[in-house]
Amino acid sequence: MSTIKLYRHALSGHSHRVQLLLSILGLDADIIDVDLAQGAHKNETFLQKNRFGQVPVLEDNEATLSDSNAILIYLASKYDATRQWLPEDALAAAEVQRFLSFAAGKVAYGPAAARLVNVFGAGLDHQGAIDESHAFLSNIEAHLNGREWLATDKTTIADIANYAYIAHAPEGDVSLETYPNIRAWIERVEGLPHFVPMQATAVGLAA
Ligand SMILES: N[C@@H](CCC(=O)N[C@@H](CS)C(=O)NCC(=O)O)C(=O)O
Repeated sequence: MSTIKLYRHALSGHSHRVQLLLSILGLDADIIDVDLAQGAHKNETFLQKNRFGQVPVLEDNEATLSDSNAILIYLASKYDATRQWLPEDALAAAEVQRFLSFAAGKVAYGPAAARLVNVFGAGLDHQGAIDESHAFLSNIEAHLNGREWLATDKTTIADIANYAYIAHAPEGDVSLETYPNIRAWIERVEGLPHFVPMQATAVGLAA
C-alpha cells in the first residue's frame, strides 16, 4: 500500500498534471476517483481534505495538499533530487512560476473553460473562452519558436502543468491546427519517459 494518495477525476486536467508528475518521478500512489457528478467533492469527508471542494487532493503521510500547482511544487521539491523539474536557479524558477501562473490563469479561463462547456455542460461563455484560448495559444506558439520546452532548456513542471488542457483543447472546440510549435511540444511531452495520458472524450475531436 502506497503512502501517497491522489484524489482525482479521470477527466480533470488539474488532476492529470499531478498524476503525470507522480508517474514521471516514479512515485507509487493510490489513485482514488472522486465522483464529481454525485457531488462527492462536497461531502464533509472530502471538504476536510480541501475546504474548496475541488480535486486534485494529495495525501502524503501526514500532509494533505490541494491545488494542482502547489502539489507539483511539493512533489518536485521533495522527491526530485536533481531539481530538473523545479530548478533552484532564481531565473529558471521564476520562468517556471510564470508558466504555472499561465496554467492557473489563461489556460483555466481559455482552453480549460471551453472544454468544461463541452465535456461537463458548464454554463460558461463558450465563444469567449475559445477567443481567449486563441489569444493565449498564439503567444505560446510564438514563444515556442526555437524552444523545446516552456520555461527552460529542459522540461520542468511548467510543461506538466500546461500540458493537459492545451493538448485536450480540441475537446472544447479550440483547434490546434494552426499551431505547429504547440503540436510539436505536445508530442515532446507525450514522449517523456513514464508519460501517462489523460482520458480523452469524444467531443470536439472531429474539429
Ligand atoms: N486551482 C485548482 C483548480 C481545481 C479545479 O478546478 N478542479 C475541478 C476539476 S478540474 C473541480 O474539482 N471542480 C469541481 C468544483 O469546483 O466544484 C487546482 O489547480 O487544483
